[in-house]
Amino acid sequence: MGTYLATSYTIRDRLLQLWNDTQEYYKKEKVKQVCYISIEFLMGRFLQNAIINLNLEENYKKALAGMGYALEEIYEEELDPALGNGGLGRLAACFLDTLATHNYPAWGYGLRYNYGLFKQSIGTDGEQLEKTDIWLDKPYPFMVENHFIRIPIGFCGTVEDYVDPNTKETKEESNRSIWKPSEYVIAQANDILIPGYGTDNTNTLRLWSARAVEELDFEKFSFGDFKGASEQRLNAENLTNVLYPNDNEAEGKELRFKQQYFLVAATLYDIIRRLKEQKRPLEELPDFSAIQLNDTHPTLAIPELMRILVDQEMIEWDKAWEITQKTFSYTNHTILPEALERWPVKLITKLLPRHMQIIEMINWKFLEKNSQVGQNNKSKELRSKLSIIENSWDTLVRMAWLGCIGSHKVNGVSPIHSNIIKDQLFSHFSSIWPKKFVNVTNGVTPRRWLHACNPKLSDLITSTLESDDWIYDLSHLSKLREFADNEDFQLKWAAIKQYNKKKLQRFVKEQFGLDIGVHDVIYDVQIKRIHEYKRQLMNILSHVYNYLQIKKMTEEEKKQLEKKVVIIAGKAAPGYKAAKMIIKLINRVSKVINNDPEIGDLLKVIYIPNYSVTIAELLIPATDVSEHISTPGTEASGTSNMKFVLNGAITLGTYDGANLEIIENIGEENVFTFGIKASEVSQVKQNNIEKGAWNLMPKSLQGVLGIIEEGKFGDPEEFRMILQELKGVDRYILGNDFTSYLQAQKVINETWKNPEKWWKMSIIGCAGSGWASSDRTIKDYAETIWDIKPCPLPKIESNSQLN
Ligand code: OX2
Repeated sequence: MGTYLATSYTIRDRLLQLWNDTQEYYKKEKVKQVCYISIEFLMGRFLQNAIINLNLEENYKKALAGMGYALEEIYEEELDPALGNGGLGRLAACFLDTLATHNYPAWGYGLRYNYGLFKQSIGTDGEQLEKTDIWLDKPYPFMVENHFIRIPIGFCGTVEDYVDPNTKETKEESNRSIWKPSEYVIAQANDILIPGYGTDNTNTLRLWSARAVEELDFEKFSFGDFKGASEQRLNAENLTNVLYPNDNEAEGKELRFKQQYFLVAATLYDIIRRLKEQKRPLEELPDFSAIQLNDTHPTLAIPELMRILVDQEMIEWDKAWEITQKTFSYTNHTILPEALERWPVKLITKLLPRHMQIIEMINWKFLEKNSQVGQNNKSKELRSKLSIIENSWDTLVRMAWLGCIGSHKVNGVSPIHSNIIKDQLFSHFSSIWPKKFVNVTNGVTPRRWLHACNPKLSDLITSTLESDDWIYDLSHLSKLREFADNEDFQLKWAAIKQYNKKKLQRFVKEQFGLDIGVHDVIYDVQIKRIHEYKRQLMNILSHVYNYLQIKKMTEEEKKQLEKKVVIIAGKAAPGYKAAKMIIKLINRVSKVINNDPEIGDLLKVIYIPNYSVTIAELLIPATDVSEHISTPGTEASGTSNMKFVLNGAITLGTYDGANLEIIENIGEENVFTFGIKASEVSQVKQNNIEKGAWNLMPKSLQGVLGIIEEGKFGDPEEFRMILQELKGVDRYILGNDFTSYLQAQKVINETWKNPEKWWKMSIIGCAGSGWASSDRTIKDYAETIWDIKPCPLPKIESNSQLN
């Protein structure tokens, strides 16, 4: 730990200096900045990324080796802060890397949770166990508490009429009121400095933590009430204690709502403070900063900005609304109904009474303008479709509606997803504002997801292309195409895969005591949050089927088979019963298969617990086949699919999300596709409902379910819920896709027998991944939504001295 800390502090010192220079320069240049607000940032380890970005890896290696230390070992000592659930938070982290690398003036804003996503382990019955992730009990050198930035955030209280101090009159048409919160919590800034690759520009990720206004009630303390004396502090700190562990599912808890407001209120205060520092009027906010709302979690920023402009800055409502719409843009990341946030009006009224009034006013004005008040059914229907406020089991505020109405641009994250939101989810809005809805396809940073995690492949690419330009302009990879058939290049490419597989093999041996092969073994990997729509269940059921097939084979037939190691990793939300059952089933199946002597090394199933960014960095370079098998129309994009192709894994995928971009860019002949198209899903679902999924299910899958029900993997009662779902409605249409999934696996096995073909596909995949860089994504956002430009720090003495 000592060496790690010492090394980290030297890096932090450099970054602090560069960061100061960068911030001063941005201020001087008065450039427009982007603020990316996200309730999650899944950053991964910091040290290696910073050393690489600062181009200091060789120097550090040498210097440390001179003292008897290996830099790689020091990297391994770092913790991996889990301040996010999955793709949404990791995307935000990739964006920060790109923004700094390409010199964009940018800020990330999020929360510094005391406890990250729970630590997962697997119990003796195969079940998921959860433990608190107390990451802050170890020093984390890359985050600095900024004592100058402490902001009081109000909650609850009352709203009073605004009285003009001159005329002593209240004017209803001004829409102005005074909010008097009854509670305050302090937002404390904690800054993580974000270095770019090959540049001095260093941006900020500002994470807010909650503190009490009064740390200790001295009066209570002196009267011996020690518990009462710290009550306020404990209550306040509770606000940013935990990251809610749901991915793609809304959490209806009051504390979550308070977190969301706390995040946006502190952030807006901070942005406006910087604007005022430049002595610029609030009318200039849209030219000063673009604010991107990462999903609906930060959409309370819209009424909060309206409150600041109208109530505090005395700006007319219509002008304030214009400023607000011009400032914000909103990214939608999912169309799953359970993930679309809706908060009860009652709860908002209690916690943020003034904001509720503002939301109602926004809604009223919007409906007045865009729907007729008529009493006929059609106009009523339109009004209820358009309204931010929904009357269902309760009166609810639809946060996605608020996001659409209050932003000048709304984007989806892949072409198919953007079409779905434009034509289905938000069709009523897109017919009012056809230009508001755009697509910005996700991307991943090639620094972390190729250059750093797969150094041997990075070196091979650089030496082959005779340049490392690809690291910040990934489109250069296309030049690898001409080497796809080259025997010598293929051998080198394959050898690197072997090397990475050996690393993973050692990890599996150390962690689970399990021996797996490397040569002539297909590593088939599915790593992501466990969710029914992602269909890990289909994956494991297919291997039960394969297992049963192998059991029936003669020794001769077995010799013809390809060996496979199936790896699955991912956490389930602790309250998500079906997902937890799927984890249990995977582990039970794994136990049976891995211990069956008749199977030997033909098939192994491994579940790797406590999936994290760091584990992804180990697995992705070692993968031959990566699975992205969601039901078409459910996965907005997916981003690990991009990381895998970049590292030479071949995709086994459905026609969904960004798989479609992979297919388009590298050709369907280089992807193992299967299953139906999104447009066919509703018909299949309808058939399932009408005829019963069991009756439509292929015999192969019926057989598999039969074996589970016989108790082969333990008491079938433990899997009742997921089995019933499959036999009943089968919402994610596993039954329908099962046969073609098995067929795709057969094609994989056949292709593996032909190494020239395999490695050619693998190389073409990587060569065709230029589009998958977050550098391209950010350029799209910067040009089409944010209207911001790079602002590179000039190489002046004080900066260059450091290198
Ligand atoms: C995820 C989406 O599920 C995934 O498809 C996408 O790639 C990622 O966001 C980044 O855009 N929570 N997580 C997501 O959406 C929500 C909501």
